[in-house]
Amino acid sequence: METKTYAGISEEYAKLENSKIVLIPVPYDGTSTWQKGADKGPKAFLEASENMELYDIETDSEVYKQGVYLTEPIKVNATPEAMADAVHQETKSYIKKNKFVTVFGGEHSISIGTIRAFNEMFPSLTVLHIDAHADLRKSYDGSSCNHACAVYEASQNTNLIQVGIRSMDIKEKSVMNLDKTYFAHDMAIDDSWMDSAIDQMTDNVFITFDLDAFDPSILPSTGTPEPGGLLWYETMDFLKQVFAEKNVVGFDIVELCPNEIDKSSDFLAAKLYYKMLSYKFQNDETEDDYDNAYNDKPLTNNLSKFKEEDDY
Ligand SMILES: [Mn+2]
Repeated sequence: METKTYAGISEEYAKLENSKIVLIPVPYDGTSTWQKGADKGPKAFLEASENMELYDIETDSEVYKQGVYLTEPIKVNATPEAMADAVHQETKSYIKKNKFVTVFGGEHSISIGTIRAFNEMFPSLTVLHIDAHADLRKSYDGSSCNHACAVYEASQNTNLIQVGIRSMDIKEKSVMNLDKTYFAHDMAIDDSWMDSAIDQMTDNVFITFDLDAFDPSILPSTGTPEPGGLLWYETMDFLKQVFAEKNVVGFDIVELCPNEIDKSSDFLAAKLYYKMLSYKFQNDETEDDYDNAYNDKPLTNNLSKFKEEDDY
């Protein structure tokens, strides 16, 4: 990868020891079914980031000064299972270093690995899944690590909340928790979904953001665009509230499928990433150490922790 530091920031803010934030690029596109090209997502995202102004007006902050360490990309040219495993291990190693870990894909199957890592390290994890697609298939194309299965595991062992959904297979209904699913056609006519979704979250929240959640009018460069998606300001409004009210422990952004002609999607992805960091750290002094407060004792019984009816 040509980019040496995230967004071209100076070495002072890009060294691991000075950084609260770690960014792991995962250029993987092993299982996508329609348009290929999500493996080029991280490069396009990093190029757009280099051309972005780094002062955030809304939060009156320069979040890059918290330090952003860009890792080597995870390149596993193998099965989706091997990729999920590599992402899992890498993500976990940086959580253990007390970093705020972010991952940029690649297609959505990589999130199986990131979610696994966060679920092991943080108790009572909510996974906030923002996507056009339900991604709840137990297996697809002979693999349980296909992009169509991205949050099946999370549906079984985390508090999964799905937002923006407008495409799914009828079979996924048997897995879906309708009380914790916010469909795009309902969201379009009633904005009470934001408060309702936040009310159902536990304190520790991991966000997995599939860019096809956005409307194709503002983000066309994605593998499977679906009409009727989220617009920019409502998305920012929602994210801002989630970051303000919950302990967001990390996030990933997936499914940027760039093309040579239209760069606006790459810029949107770059801006989304930076906005999420700005919301996370807007009240932090740059000198403070980040404390991600992960659970260093092994979480026993993790698989069953959401089996019973929980009150939040
Ligand atoms: Mn999707």
